[in-house]
Amino acid sequence: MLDLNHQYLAEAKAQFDADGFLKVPAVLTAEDKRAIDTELDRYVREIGPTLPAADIVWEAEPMPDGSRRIRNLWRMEKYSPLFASIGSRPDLMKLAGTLVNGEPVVMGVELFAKPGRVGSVVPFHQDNAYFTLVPPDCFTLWIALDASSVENGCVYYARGSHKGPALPHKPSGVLGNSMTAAEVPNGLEEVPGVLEAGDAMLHHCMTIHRSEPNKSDRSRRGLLIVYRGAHCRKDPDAERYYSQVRDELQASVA
Ligand SMILES: O=C(O)CCC(=O)C(=O)O
Repeated sequence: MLDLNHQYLAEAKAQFDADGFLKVPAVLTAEDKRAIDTELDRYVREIGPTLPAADIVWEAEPMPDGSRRIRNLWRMEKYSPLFASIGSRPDLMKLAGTLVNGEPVVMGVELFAKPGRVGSVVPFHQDNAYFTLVPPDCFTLWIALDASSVENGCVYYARGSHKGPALPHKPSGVLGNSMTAAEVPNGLEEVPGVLEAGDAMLHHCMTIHRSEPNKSDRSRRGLLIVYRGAHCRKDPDAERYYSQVRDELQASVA
C-alpha cells in the first residue's frame, strides 16, 4: 500500500496539474508482482481462448517461429477477480479521488504487452480521443510489470500537453490503437517513462503520449488502470467517430 499522507497528495496533485503525468514508485510489492504474473499466465492460458475478438489484440508481426504474441488485453476486470480488485485498492482509489476532482470510478484494466522484437508502435495520441469524456477528469495508471526503458519501448509523455486543446485524431491503421493525432504540435517536451518493475507512471487523458516498437529481446509489459470521475459523461459525437474508426479497422482484419 502506498503511504499517501496529506502532503504527498497535495504535491502529487500539483505536479500532475503542472506536467500532466507523475511517477508513482513502488505501487507493487514483490509479492503483488508474483501474484499478478501468476494470474496473467492463467489469464492468457485459460481465459484468452474464450475472449471475444474485441478484448484481445495480437501483434501483427509473428515471432521467427511463426507464433503470435499478445499486444493488448482489454476489460480485464470483467474476467478476473484479481484484476478487478487491483483497480479498487483503497490507496489507489484515494490517489484517484484527488486527481479526478471527484468520486473516482475504475473505468478499465488493460495490458499493453509490447513483447520483445515484435512489440509494435503506439502512435501519438490523447486518450480522451478514445474515452470521449466531458469533462476530461480521467487518468491512466501505467504499472510496469517489467523494467521499462528506452530500449524496450517505454512510453513518452509530453510535459504540459494536457493543457492544450483536444487534438483532432484520424485512423492510424494500428491494431489496438486505432487512432492517432492528425497533427502533432511542434516543440513537445517528451519525457521517457523509465521505470523499474512495480513502479508506475500516471498520465492525464489529455496528455499527448506515444511509444516506440520494442527492438530489444526484453518484454515490456504495462498493466494499466484507467480512473475517471463519477461526474464524467461521454460526448456522443466523439464517441460515434471513435466507434466508427475502431469498427472499420476491426472489419479490415477480420
Ligand atoms: O504502453 C504503451 O506503450 C502505450 C500506453 C498508452 O497508450 C497509454 O497508457 O494510454
